[in-house]
Formats: sequence, C-alpha cells, structure tokens
Amino acid sequence: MITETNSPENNKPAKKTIFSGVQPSGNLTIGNYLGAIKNWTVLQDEYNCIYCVVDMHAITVRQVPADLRRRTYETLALYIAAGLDPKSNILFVQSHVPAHAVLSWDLGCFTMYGELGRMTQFKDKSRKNADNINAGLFTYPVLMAADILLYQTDLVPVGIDQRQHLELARDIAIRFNNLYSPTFTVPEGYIPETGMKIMSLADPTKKMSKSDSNPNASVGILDSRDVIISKMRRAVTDSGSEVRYGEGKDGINNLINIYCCFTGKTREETEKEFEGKGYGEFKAAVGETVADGLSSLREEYSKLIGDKQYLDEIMRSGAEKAAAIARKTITKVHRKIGYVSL
Ligand code: ATP
Ligand code: LTN
Repeated sequence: MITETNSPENNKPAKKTIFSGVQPSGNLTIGNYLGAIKNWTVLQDEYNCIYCVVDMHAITVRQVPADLRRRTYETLALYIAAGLDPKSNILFVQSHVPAHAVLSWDLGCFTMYGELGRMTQFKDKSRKNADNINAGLFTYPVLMAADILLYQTDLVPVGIDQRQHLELARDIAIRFNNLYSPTFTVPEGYIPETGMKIMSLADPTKKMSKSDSNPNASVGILDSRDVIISKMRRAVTDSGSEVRYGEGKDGINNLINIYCCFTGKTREETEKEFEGKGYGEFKAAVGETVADGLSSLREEYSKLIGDKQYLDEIMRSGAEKAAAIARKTITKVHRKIGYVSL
C-alpha cells in the first residue's frame, strides 16, 4: 500500500522515496544481505527506490584502488542479483553524482563538532584504524545525511548500527528547515526486527562486518556452498547443547536469528524443530539453509559480473537520473543559504 502524504506544492512524486547504500569496502556479508539488501527488494514496488554504492564513504578507510573499483562493480551486480530491478529502481555509484560532496559541505556547516564526536561508529573505527583517524572518518555522517536529504527521502532501510547516523540526518534536516524554511523531508528509519543485527561467527558479541580481518567471522554472500557450511559448523557457541534462545547464548541466538531470516520461521518454531537435537546438527542445518537461500542469487551474480558493459550502462543511467533529482535540492538549498546563482 502506498501512503501518500506529500502535498503537490512540495513537488514530490506520488510514491514515497527510499534511499539506502552499502560501502564497497569488502566482500558483502549475510549481515549486509539480511540487514539491508534483502529488505530493499520487498520495498521496490511500493516506493521510488534509490540505491547507491557509497564508494566515497569507503575511502574513509584506506582502500587498494583496484580493489575498490572491482568491489564497486561487484556491489552493483549484487544489488541486481538480489532482485533489485534496474528499470524500476535508480541504482548508481555515489562518486558519479558530485552533488553528494557539494551538499555534504553545506550540511557540515550545520552540524556540530560535538555531535560528530558522539558517533559510536567514529569511535569504533578510530580504534580500529588508529594510524588513520582522518577528517573524512569524522565527517562521514554528514556525507550520509547529504546522501539521504538530497533525494527528499522519506524512508531509509538500514541495519540497527546506522540508527545513530540516521538520527543525526534528521536533526540536521530539522535544524536547516527551522533556520530557513521547509527544505528537506525529514527521513524515517526502516529497521525491521529480524536481520537488524547479525553477529560475528567468531565473536557473537560483535557485529558481523565485511571489513573484519578474520575470514571465519563472517559469511560472504558469494562464499561457496562448502565454505558457508564449514564456517557455520565452526561458529563460536556456548558449551550447552539445547537449541534454545536465551541470555548469555549469543552464538546460538545469532544462528537461530540467521536460520529464521532464511526460512521465515519464528524462534519458537525453530526451537521446536531442533528439540532434542544438538548444536552440531543445528549448525549443519543452518549452513545448508543459508547456502540454499543464496544459491539463485549467486547464479544470477555470476552472469552479471561478466557483463561490464551492462553494468556501466546501469551506472551511467542511474547517475543521470539521480543527478537530476539532486540538482533540484541543491538549487533550493543554495538559494536559501544565500549563494549567488548564475
Ligand atoms: P564495514 O565493515 O566496512 O564498516 P559493514 O559490513 O558494517 O561495513 P556497511 O557498508 O557499513 O557494512 O553497511 C551496509 C548496510 O548493511 C547498512 O544498512 C548496515 O546497517 C547493514 N549491516 C551491516 N552489517 C550488518 C549486520 N551485521 N547485521 C545487520 N545489518 C548489517
Ligand atoms: N553509513 C552506511 C552506508 C550509507 C548509507 C547512506 C545508508 C552511506 N550513506 C545513506 C543509508 C543511507 C553504512 O551502512 N555504514
């Protein structure tokens, strides 16, 4: 169902707008899939969807140029392979639309130093990259706010780790709207409960992350069947044996959550299914289920990744469409700020 609340004078399309993105900073994990991309595919008919490969965000951490380029293609191909139709969604690469950098500068002047210093992702990444705590890492959430606000976004589907950044984007929008006049749509988060935080298989108290240096900590969307099954078998769990969700059982809770996401079953149904069976049997079943659940995506991906010309076309047409929308917001913002227009 489409909930139409935008007034025509706001020049907004009839359908609500969705924006989200993933960084091409590593091999995409089932965390990225369950927390973000899988949810995007169910929204594509009801909303105007804009999905971006946020390469400018990725360079806040050092990247090998050839790897960044390759992963940018891979991420786009994965979007399509996961079921995002490039005809009905705008799929593009962030650095192809310079308006993101332009608005980011403007919004940075409406964001407080203290606000950025409180961001937990900044604190985490500063700890992990102590030799490269660059200004981009600090202002990362301003660029993310620009991504979202450029397109007058209503809804932002992300994993729960992005909630704080989203709150900041809302605060910046409200601040600007109050200082001048209504300019930006104030976005809402869309954080479905299942899949909102998939944990590391090596340390289930930590988020599964594509830039984790331990290959056993995460399952890649493109990992082979055997690799997926073996990583699941080796997932760290407690010393118990009963497949039951509970406090202090982070490892098993995480595997139950992953199993539920792929099967659509509830926790209770899963516990019942594995009653009297040990962790070993359960881990094997999770491995099989994840491998099966990703097999058609992997097949589709392998067809797409060989067709660079097709991916280039998608990038080009996506960037053109995105730039046309972004231009309207930039014009409006610059007029309000007081820049001279030529
Ligand atoms: P990096 O390790 O480079 O920081 P990441 O794996 O955390 O990357 P992002 O590119 O930052 O991934 O995030 C892309 C999307 O995937 C976001 O919406 C984020 O909330 C979601 N996401 C990332 N990791 C998880 C996870 N473990 N569980 C659920 N959602 C996740
Ligand atoms: N910061 C996000 C990636 C991201 C994003 C966005 C997500 C950059 N710009 C705009 C949603 C909307 C992350 O997942 N780490």
